[in-house]
Amino acid sequence: MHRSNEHDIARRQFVRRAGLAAASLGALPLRGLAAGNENLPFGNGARELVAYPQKRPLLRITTRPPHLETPFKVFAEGAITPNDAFFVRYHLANFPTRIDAQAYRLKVGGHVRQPLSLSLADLKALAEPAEVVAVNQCSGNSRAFSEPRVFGAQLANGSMGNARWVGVPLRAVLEKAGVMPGAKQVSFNGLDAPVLPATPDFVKALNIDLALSAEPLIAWSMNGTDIPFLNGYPIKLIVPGYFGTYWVKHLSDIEVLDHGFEGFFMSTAYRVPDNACLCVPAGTAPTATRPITSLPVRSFITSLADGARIAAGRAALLKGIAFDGGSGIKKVQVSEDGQQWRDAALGKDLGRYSFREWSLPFTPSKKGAVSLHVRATSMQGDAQPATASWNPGGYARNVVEVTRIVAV
Ligand SMILES: Nc1nc2c(c(=O)[nH]1)N[C@H]1C(S)=C(S)[C@@H](COP(=O)(O)O)O[C@H]1N2
Ligand SMILES: [Mo]
Repeated sequence: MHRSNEHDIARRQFVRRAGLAAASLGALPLRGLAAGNENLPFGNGARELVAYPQKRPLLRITTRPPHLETPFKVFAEGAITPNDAFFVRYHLANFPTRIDAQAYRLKVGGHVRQPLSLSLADLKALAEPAEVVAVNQCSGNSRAFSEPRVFGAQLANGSMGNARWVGVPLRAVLEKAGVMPGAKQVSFNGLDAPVLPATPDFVKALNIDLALSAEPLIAWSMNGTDIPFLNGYPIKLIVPGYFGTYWVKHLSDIEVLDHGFEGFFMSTAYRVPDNACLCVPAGTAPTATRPITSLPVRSFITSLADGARIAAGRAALLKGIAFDGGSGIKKVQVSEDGQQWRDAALGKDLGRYSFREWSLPFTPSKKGAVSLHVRATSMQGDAQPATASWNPGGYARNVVEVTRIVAV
C-alpha cells in the first residue's frame, strides 16, 4: 500500500514535470468533440456544445479558430469560473497547438535601455508573485441582444469569467528592461498569427501610465493551476478592470513605444463612440471613436434561468453576480416591475475587480409571469441603465437584465 502510494506520487510528479516541459492540445480534431446542443434566446441562436482538451462542453461560436462561450448556468456554480468552463476567444486561425515551456521566451524591446529575453523561470524569479481576482469579459459579450442586430460574433452572456490570477507585475518586467523617457505606449503580442499575410496580427497596446501601474500582471496561474492551453498557456497579460481584448494570451513580445500604437486591433477594431454612454442612435455611425477600455457596471441573476418555473407562495432565494471596472460594487437591487427596488445582500468581497455574489429572498405572491429586473450600482456611483444603448460593435452592453419566470 505504502509502496504504491510512493509510486503514484512519483508518477504524478513525473507527469507534472512533463507537463511543464511541453503542453499541447493533443491529437484531438481541431473541431472539438460534439457534445449536444443548446438554443440561445435570439434569432439564429442554435449552438452546438463541443468539448476541447481541458474543457467541459462549451457553446461553439466558430471552429477555426476555436471561439467558445460558457453556458450561462455555469455562473450559478459560484463567484469563481472554473478553468474548464472558461470561455475561449481567438481571432487568428494560426493559433498554437503545442508549446515547449522550456524553450518559451518572453521578449521585451523597443524604447528600453536593455532588451530582454526571459525564460519562464527568469520571469517567475523577477519579482514576488502578485495575485488578483479579476473578471475577463469580452467587449462583445451579449452582443447578440443588440437591437437592431450588429455584425460580429453573435455572443450571449457567456463571454465572461472570473478567476484568481497569479503572476508578476508587468511593471517589474518593464523596470527590469528600463523604460526610457518619452515612452507613450506598450504593445503586446502573442504566439498566434494570421494565416494570410493580408490579415493583421492580433496586437494590443496600453498607455504607459497603465502599463507602469501596480495592476497589470503577467500571469502563469489561473485558479491555482497552469492557465489552460486555450486561455493562453503558459503566460497571459491580465489587465484588471479592462475588457478581455487587452488580456493577450500566449504572451511572447512586449514593445515599449515612443509613439501611439497604430495596429488594426487598436486603430480600427475594438473602438467605441467617444462619449460617456459609448453609444449612438441605433443604426447610425459615430463621428468620433476611441479604444474600448474598462468594464461598465453589470449584474445578472444566476440562480434562475429565463423561463424557469417556481412555486407561487413559497420562499425562494434569488442569487447572482455583479461587477464593474474596479471601483467595486456598492449595491445590487431587484425589482418585479422596474419601479420598486429591493436591496440584495452582498456576498463575500474577493476584491474590487472580481464578481461579487449577491442574494435576496423572493416569494412570488401569486401565480403567473414575473419579470425579475436586477440592477447594480458601483462604488463610483454608476448604475446600469434601464434601456439598452446601442453602438455598431455591440460593445460594452450593460442594460438592466430581466429574467422572465413563471410562478406556478
Ligand atoms: N493571443 C491572443 N490573445 C487574445 C486574443 C487573441 O485573439 N489572441 N483575443 C482577446 C480577446 S478579444 C478576448 S475577449 C480574450 C479572451 O480570453 P480567453 O480566450 O482566455 O477567454 O483574449 C484576448 N487575448
Ligand atoms: Mo473579445
